[in-house]
Amino acid sequence: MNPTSSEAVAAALGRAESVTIVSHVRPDADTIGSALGLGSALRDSGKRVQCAFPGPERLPGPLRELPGTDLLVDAGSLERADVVVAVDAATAGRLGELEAVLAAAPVTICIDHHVSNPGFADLDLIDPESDCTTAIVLRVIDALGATLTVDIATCLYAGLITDTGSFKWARPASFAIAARLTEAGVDAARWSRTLLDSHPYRWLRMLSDVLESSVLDETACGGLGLVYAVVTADQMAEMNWDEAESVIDVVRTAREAEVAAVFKEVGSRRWAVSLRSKTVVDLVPIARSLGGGGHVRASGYSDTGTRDDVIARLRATL
Ligand SMILES: [Mn+2]
Repeated sequence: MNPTSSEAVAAALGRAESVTIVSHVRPDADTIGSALGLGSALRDSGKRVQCAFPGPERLPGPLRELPGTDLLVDAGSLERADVVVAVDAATAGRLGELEAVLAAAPVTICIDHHVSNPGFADLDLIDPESDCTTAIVLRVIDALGATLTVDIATCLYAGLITDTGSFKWARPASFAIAARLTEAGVDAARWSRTLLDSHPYRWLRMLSDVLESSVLDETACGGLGLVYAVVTADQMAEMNWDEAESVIDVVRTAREAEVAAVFKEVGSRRWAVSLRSKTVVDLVPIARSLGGGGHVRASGYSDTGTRDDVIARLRATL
């Protein structure tokens, strides 16, 4: 890794006439908020800006309401840019087909907060002490001398509230940033509701089915306990893929288990797995050994095989 400062990143962006910002697969509010917030600030200062995220999953409905989505273009129709910035991606592989866009760029920048990120760009602005990537983007925007408009603040706030679980595990710096963003005019109640507290009714029925078949094993993980649940593709029929992302937030509340897992069937014999721990288990080495990464208390990875295969593989790793 080549550690860098927000000032160095701002200087590289300041020299560029065109900038492309790329988000990670299965895009969430932090990666899209980072892209649209930084993209809007750069566009306001006269740069040509394009943002994109890789497929196959579509943009979650709530994120389509964020300001600045007009910056988004199809992954396949990106123009060549002077600088390509990856946001909230712990590895270049998390950029899916857009990894090639990064590889072909004259100058690359990585802005991220995952402790597992080894650095993969010319300039790596990685801060694992930051609760979200949008908070690091705010530092870059300040270093650029750009104005914090309500639209930019809204995009940054989206990443802040989702990655801190509505400030449940927020560090002190995040409260100061929240004050600044809401003073800039963010409608905090609206965005909490839109991004965290709103589902189609059939989500409740899906959750009921999923919890019914959940498993608690208090002997797993050296006696610390494991709770897990499986979300099948059938259960997700007629719902957007992102409606499965919040299931882990219910499953992990089981008091008897230190570790929680949700196995999401994303294709034929293909799974996306979310992991959470409460107080002692470091999930980063576990997720890494399974090909993923993330944070100490929240990580994830992808796996292939039958439902029983992927469950057994995790259990053997714990
Ligand atoms: Mn993030």
